[in-house]
Amino acid sequence: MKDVEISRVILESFFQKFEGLFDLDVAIVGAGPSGLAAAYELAKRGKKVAIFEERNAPGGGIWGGGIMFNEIVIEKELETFLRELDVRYKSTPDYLVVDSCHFASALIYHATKVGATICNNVSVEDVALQGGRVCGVVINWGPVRKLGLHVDPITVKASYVVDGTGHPANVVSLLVKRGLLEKKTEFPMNAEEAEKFVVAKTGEVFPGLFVSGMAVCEVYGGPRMGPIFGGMVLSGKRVAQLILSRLLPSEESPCQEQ
Ligand code: 48F
Repeated sequence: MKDVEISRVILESFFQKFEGLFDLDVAIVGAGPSGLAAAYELAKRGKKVAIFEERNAPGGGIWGGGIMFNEIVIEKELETFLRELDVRYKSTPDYLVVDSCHFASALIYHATKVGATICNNVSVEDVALQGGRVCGVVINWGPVRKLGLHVDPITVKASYVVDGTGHPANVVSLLVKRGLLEKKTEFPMNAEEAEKFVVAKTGEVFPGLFVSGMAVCEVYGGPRMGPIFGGMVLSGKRVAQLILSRLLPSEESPCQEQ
């Protein structure tokens, strides 16, 4: 039967893809703009990177633009980046304006084109800790977490993990609830300050765990911002740069076999 053959090739291809993900250079949690930009920069440089995204559609908060008016604003300094991704934009005296669906799909396309894998419908429900450092993520199907099903998860090893889960900083919160880390909470809206804050504070919060995007504001008490996305992209680029400087070709994996 043709239908059975279709099922077989899907399963074989999926498991072939997933087999390559058990030992990653970088596991990124959340396929929002910062996670996608980080994945693009890391994979472009040959690193083995996967994004785990609990929703069906990657893209995070990009799609909805401002209150569902599906346009987003990006600072002019990212014009070269938009050109690199072949993204169409309009210029105003101060900003670049991009169709949100066009921008989300460009980030998804280019991150996967250079070799990053996106595991959608996969939720990170815990981190793997080894010798006082984060060494991977504990994953389950997205609907399992949403529906509260009693199904045990599995573990993926990663030399570095990025919390790109946006406003709730879900990965950092896992360490906070165990008393291993402290965090503040996001401050009220101020786009100008927030865009600078998020980039300046992007970095490692716990051995092996980095934060990018809006999770940075939640961890350090930075202001939130609306549908302006330059800070998110720059934060993703910065986290990639910081991790790349640690992932030297000669460096052995900082994590043991699990
Ligand atoms: O929120 P999100 O888009 O993250 P971001 O990169 O960008 C924030 C902006 O979209 C916007 C803003 C700035 O202009 O204020 O909000 O910081 O995307 C975060 C993604 O993480 C997923 C979630 O579904 C979303 O797509 N996510 C959250 N928790 C988990 C997760 C989890 N535990 N496991 C997997 N994915």
